[in-house]
Amino acid sequence: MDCIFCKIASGEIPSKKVYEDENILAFHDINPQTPVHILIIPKKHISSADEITAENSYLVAKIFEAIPEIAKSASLSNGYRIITNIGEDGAQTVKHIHFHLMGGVKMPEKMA
Ligand code: DGP
Repeated sequence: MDCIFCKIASGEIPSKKVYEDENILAFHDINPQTPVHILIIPKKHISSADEITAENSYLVAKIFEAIPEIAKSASLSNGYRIITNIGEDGAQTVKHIHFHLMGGVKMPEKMA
């Protein structure tokens, strides 16, 4: 499958890793939109949050279990935002589920 985040997960494409375990990987976004902009992915391919099932939802749980540690290592003690874009209207450009962890700045209250 020609998926850029699968290639990052396998190491075929390099990334600036900030966290890794057997199930998930976190790395710096190539085009950061905030001072801290980290992407967190399951290593297993899931197209988007619209493809979450009872069988694969444990991977989302694993991601959220790791988020406090990742945020702490990025010194985001004052808060942060987690975003996942889904499909065309959600402005998802990479079709491998990922969670944007964004912080280091006061976020606008308006979401869209
Ligand atoms: P989204 O619009 O939610 O699908 O965001 C995809 C993000 O992925 C976008 O912020 C840029 C980032 N990105 C795309 N290609 C690469 C890559 O090759 N390396 C890294 N580190 N980030 C990438």
